[in-house]
Amino acid sequence: MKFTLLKTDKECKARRGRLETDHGTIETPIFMPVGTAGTVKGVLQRDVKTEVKAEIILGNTYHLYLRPGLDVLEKAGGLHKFMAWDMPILTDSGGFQVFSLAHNRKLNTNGCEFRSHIDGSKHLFTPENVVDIQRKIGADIIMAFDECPPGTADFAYAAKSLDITQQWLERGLKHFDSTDPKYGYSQTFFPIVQGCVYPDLRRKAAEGAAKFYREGYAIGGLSVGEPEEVMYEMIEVVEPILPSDRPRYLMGVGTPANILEAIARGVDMFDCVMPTRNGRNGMLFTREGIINIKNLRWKDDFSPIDPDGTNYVDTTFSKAYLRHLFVANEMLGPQLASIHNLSFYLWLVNEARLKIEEGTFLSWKNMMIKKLTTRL
Ligand code: PRF
Repeated sequence: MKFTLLKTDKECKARRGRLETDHGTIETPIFMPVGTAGTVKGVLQRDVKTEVKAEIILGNTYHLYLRPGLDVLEKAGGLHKFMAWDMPILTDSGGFQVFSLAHNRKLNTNGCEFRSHIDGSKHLFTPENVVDIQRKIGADIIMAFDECPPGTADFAYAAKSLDITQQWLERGLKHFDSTDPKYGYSQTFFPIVQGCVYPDLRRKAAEGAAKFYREGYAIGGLSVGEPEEVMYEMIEVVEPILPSDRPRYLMGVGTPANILEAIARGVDMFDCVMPTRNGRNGMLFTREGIINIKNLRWKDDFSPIDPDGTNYVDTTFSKAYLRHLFVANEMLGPQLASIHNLSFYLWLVNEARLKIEEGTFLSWKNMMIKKLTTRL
């Protein structure tokens, strides 16, 4: 994998870059649609490519390991072949999902024992075996195994948790470097910077990760209950420590405004369930603000879902039609809303790239944020 920094903004930390993988090139800043269980929920792979214009999607180790399981994925020749997606895939390590979904977790320095939320069966994740699992899934980008404490954790807990995450990072890296890619294309490993809301811990985490000089870095443990301003401050703390010639990925963030603020602070990659999850509930993100398509207000609004949209859904169907689908509980409603929202997120990062290239990012960002947070 190769990252090229094409331009750095003069007024803020925003960057325009290019990440090359064996499954194709990713222009940064980029948003990665979440495809937890081998599907971007409700959206055909063809549409993720041609309508959403995604360049990389995310998969989840925890879900894919439990179902369909590694034997099926290996027989299929990896997740790319199994789900018929030939562009890059990043997998989260399971760290975050084990802590939010699994039952009866027992965490120790060796790893995390847990019971499946599906059938109660018992499993163990370690920094080593989550590397093996992600190699078998066939991810282009493999994430380190980490613990993500809540944003409300006290310093003592956060410090102890970071110790474990740092030990796990060393073990994961060592294991990654002593094992080979599974399917003939290269795989890369990103450390995750934790440290909760404590600047000293964030610095320690970033320094501990930076010293390995890997091909990319993730910032985890944010957007987990702390105020937005604190999240931005934590990004500002780690940004100067992370190698500037490597991409930075802010995990699980966030709203369109969060993404623009993080780009302004030097972040290059994002993922979040918000466009799909909120879309399934009838919430649409647009350039002019946020729409709840179920509102009576849209009952006979026959204007396109998004007249400026660049996909088939936005310009073909009306707001009134989409509202009808939601009111009638038709499954096409959530599908159309998911395509719209994902396409909007990809438009937003594409626009950010253009503005960084032009040198007008900061003023554009400030103008956009006012609009994006308006409720229509
Ligand atoms: N760690 C991992 N995945 C994550 C997070 C994290 O801290 C977050 C936090 N926003 C989302 N996804 N491994």
